[in-house]
Amino acid sequence: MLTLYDAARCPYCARVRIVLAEKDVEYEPIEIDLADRPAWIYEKNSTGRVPVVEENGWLLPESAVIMEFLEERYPEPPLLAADAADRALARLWIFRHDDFTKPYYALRRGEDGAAARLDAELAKLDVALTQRPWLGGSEYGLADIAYVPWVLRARDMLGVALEGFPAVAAWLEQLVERPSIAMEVEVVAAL
Ligand SMILES: N[C@@H](CCC(=O)N[C@@H](CS)C(=O)NCC(=O)O)C(=O)O
Repeated sequence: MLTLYDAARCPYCARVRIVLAEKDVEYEPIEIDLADRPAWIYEKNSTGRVPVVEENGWLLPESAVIMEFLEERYPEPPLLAADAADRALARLWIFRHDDFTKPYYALRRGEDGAAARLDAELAKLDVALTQRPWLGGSEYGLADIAYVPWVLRARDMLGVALEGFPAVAAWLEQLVERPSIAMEVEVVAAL
């Protein structure tokens, strides 16, 4: 069985939890206390970070790579579109996720100007989601999963208002109807 070295509060882990839930994969979660990480976690990932998945002793860190691995290992239901252009678009969003997460973490640290920088990134998402229903194009998938953990935490933990970003707000409303993401809303509420 697959093992996930996990942390409830970690949005990178949330990506992996959502993909596993979408694909209905049974796995063993091992919660890592990020404030007091066990020394052995460095044997699982030299950076000491989560998430890491383990499959029969084989280890894989990095949430973006794990998402693609899970997509290939468990192809049903697909979370990358059949069309190459849509797949590339999804990967482009995932590749650029730092543009969004940098101002998110800056806001968490209380840095000056971070709220405006995060709003600028939300505005970019809003434009994209006005042009197409999902970040990856016409279908829900990995690109949406890659961003939603931060958007949820921004709204529910940092008090970021989404009213000025109607397409993002509508996207999130649709997402939270999915059991895999409703589960994450509960995780965030319990943090
Ligand atoms: N690039 C990594 C980032 C993972 C990451 O930063 N995880 C955080 C928790 S949200 C962590 O383990 N932090 C511990 C540390 O930085 O030492 C990924 O996408 O999986």
